[in-house]
Amino acid sequence: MVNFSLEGKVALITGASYGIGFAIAAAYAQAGARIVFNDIKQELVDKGIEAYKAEGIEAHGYVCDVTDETQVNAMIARIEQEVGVIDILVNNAGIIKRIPMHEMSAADFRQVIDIDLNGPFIVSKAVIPAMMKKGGGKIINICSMMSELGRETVSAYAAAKGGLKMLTRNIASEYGEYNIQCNGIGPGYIATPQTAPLRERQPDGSRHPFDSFIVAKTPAARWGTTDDLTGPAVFLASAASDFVNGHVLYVDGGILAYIGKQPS
Ligand code: NAP
Ligand code: GCO
Repeated sequence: MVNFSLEGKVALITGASYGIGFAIAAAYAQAGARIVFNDIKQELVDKGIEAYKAEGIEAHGYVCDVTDETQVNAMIARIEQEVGVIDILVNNAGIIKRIPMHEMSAADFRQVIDIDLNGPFIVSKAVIPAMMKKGGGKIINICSMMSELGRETVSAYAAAKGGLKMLTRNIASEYGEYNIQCNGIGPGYIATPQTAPLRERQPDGSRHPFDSFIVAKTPAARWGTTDDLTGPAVFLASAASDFVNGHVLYVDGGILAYIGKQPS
């Protein structure tokens, strides 16, 4: 019997007050997990707790910046005391800055790398020792199309997400013998606050050019929704994927397989 249950597991999803992280956490709760999440602002943690409550989920929320190792270590210690040892970690927290590279400051570049790549390193490093002691665990890194492809204005993000793909493979390599599986999810273009600027209606009411571009580049001919990611996320967090390690599962409607629709 294939086991997709997360019953009795403790799952930490970073940056999960809303967006992709929230949807994954809600799916994990539905599969039986106890939900822990963090955000950098108390007001967002509070809003997140209310949003989870509205879904019937008693989530544990913590204020923590994933780039701050002291804050992360303190949060993990509190979680282990107040909720339990973390069985499943989803490194979801992330930002993007869309700036042409030749105009991007080193500070902006560094901030994206810090949150999107150093953050997953810091949080994974904090949870792995207890996973090793417990006899195993699951780490899931939220990668991106930009783990494989580049495009204008997203140099820092692509560098970070490409690095996150290789960090995923290295954690899988270094900790597989401790029954820790580390995999990635590579969402396609998903309708969340992060991509809202790419979908805004134009002044004349027409679709944003990028919106039309993505629909033409996607065999599914639509943007993804956060619900599209929940099944793959539950699979990678469950015993059903115990022999899947170092893999990035692209949930992109087929973008990476497709040259794109010929312009009419
Ligand atoms: P989002 O709506 O912008 O949410 C990002 C979350 O991360 C927010 O809750 C944000 O909190 C939190 N966060 C940012 N910096 C943080 C930090 N230093 N410490 C802790 N939390 C932090 O993004 P999303 O669309 O849900 O994306 C979630 C993940 O999926 C990101 O890693 C993104 O790169 C990735 N992704 C998104 C898409 C897409 O199309 N949407 C596709 C592929 C991959 P604040 O609100 O307080 O900043
Ligand atoms: C962009 C988008 C993408 C998506 C996602 C695609 O500006 O190109 O924000 O980067 O967020 O990462 O997988």
